[in-house]
Amino acid sequence: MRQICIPALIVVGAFAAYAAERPPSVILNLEKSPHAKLRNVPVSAVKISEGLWAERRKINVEKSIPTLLELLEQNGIVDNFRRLSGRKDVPRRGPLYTDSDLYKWMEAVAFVLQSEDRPDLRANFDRLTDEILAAQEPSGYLNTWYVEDRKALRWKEQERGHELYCLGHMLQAAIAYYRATGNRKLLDGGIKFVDYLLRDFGPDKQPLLAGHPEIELALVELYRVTGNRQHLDLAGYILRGDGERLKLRPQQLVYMFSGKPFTQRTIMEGHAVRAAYATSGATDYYIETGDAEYRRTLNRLWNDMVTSKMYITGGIGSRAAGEAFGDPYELPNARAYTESCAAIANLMWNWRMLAAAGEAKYADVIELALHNSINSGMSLEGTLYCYRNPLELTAEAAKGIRNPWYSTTCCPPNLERTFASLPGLYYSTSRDGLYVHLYGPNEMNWKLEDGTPLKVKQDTRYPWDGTVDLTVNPAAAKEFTIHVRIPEWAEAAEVQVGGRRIAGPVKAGEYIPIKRRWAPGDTVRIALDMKPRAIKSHPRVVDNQGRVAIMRGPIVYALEQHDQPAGVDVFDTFFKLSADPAKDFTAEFRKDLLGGVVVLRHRGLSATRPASGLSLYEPVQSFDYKGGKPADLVLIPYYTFLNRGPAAMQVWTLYQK
Ligand code: FUB
Ligand code: ZN
Repeated sequence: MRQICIPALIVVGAFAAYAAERPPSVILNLEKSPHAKLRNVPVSAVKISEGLWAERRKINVEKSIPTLLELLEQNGIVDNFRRLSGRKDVPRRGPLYTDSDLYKWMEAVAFVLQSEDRPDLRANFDRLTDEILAAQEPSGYLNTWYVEDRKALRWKEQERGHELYCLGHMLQAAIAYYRATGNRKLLDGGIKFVDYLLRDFGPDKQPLLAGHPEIELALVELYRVTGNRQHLDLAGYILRGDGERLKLRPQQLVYMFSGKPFTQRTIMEGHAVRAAYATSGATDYYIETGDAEYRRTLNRLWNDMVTSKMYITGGIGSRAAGEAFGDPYELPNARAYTESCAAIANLMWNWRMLAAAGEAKYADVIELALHNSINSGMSLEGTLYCYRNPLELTAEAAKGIRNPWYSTTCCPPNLERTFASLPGLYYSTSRDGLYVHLYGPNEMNWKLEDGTPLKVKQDTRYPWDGTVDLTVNPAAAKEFTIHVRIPEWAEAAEVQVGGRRIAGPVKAGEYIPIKRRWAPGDTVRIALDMKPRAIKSHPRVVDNQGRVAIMRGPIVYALEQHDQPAGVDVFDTFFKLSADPAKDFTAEFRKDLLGGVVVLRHRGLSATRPASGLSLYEPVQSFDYKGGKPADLVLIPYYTFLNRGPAAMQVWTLYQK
């Protein structure tokens, strides 16, 4: 009897300890994760007070978040809950996953509250929590689609049902709010639903399948809140895949990126958001379990994606059919699907890989996706969103790209929660010190893992300027390491401490460890070469043959018709490149343009054609289409496209030497 009771008490005790202290307001709580190399710094510990991201985040809180709630109300998404609790007698509206859109909006609010207290937003969150929980069934089940006539279909169409997907988003919102405020009302509702699953589903019970992955990462984060191993094990069970018992076809398993053992995956395929949410959840699972087979699979999948399936903007998922990954090098520009949610999923996955491995290549993808394919997703004034983020548009096609609302409105709240949680991505702690991942004006006020209080301030105009000045303020002088990231794009970089260059190599695509006794007020300067770069792509990306894209720092540039001289058609322009393309482009900060951006000026060429025009097909001897007339071209950051009315735009541009 005694032998049985003691371990049981220990488990309960450990459990209570986990739950008793409210964890910091981090994106991922990796404090106790055995296989995390890096640990998150709270969103609340980093203040972004000026610069590009301060502006984007301000608009997010002041415009995007309030207007999206109005639209969620107008489109009946909250009423879908009210009708179940009897508070409104209205028909259900929207597709079967709309609950998740409200949850994602609430998660955005919760992350805002991690940065600043906003009683209005808190009141909205609490009010919505009441509406939601009033619709929860006594069993714990909660979903506004599988009710009434459709009740009999619960768990019967898991490959498309989104029941677990919605629960996953509910849990994420609830966890973020609990961390922001200590209020666990929504969290308890989510746990009640998870308890229902644990009762009825699993290897020896009914099969459970993530038709749209998302639940996996939410369950692992729930485990990090509760310490309840069952939550982690349920994620593991779902990742192992129970598609056979559900008799799903192989093609369905590919599309969903789930239902067969995760570790049997070799390529990124199928629906891009599903795939990258699955890899995110699998990385979380690895971080808790250290399962080497997961790590191998994740590395293989990551290599497959970044070497042949990722756009230069960090966007993923090139095919409209199935919102899916294409074949290797299938990266069309005008037809690029590149859903905003997919770029966000890419960031989420890389954030987890970075925590697991501490390697700069993951931070490079985060920076790239964030500044380009994610940043483009929300208009500069904050109320129009891209579902697709193409890299080329005719003026006609441009008309449908930015909208305030989509019947499938997954992207807007996803963008809002990403912008709101952004401060949590700048730094991590490690056993030996601090990692600096992202650059931009901000102040961190946190602590090292041994508890030493530490403040770090970044003074910089990044991403418009490559000089970043860090001021390091530990509570008292102390030896530790600061790992500063040198982005892979930096063709030249220098790091100085206290005005003196550090010894040793400063390599691009790596963290440079600076180990010393840091004293209050110590300074570090990171100087990154921001010269414009002309980038070519693999020859098998057929759309890009004979073309280059221009980047400066992490920013991808585009030609938009608005900025070009009269009579010069974007699609008929050529860059004129010398042996040193950096010298062919002049950077100029334009305070008045597009919220304040660096534009690139280039003396390029506008096409000449044969007098008779250019036929569709032409013998090579007579084919005469090349840049002829000089044209003063202006390139804008890609993420700002389509903020001045519909216009043609392209990233990949023809060039002549
Ligand atoms: O299925 C839910 C969401 O809708 C997906 O994540 C998006 O790709 C869109 O299909
Ligand atoms: Zn989306």
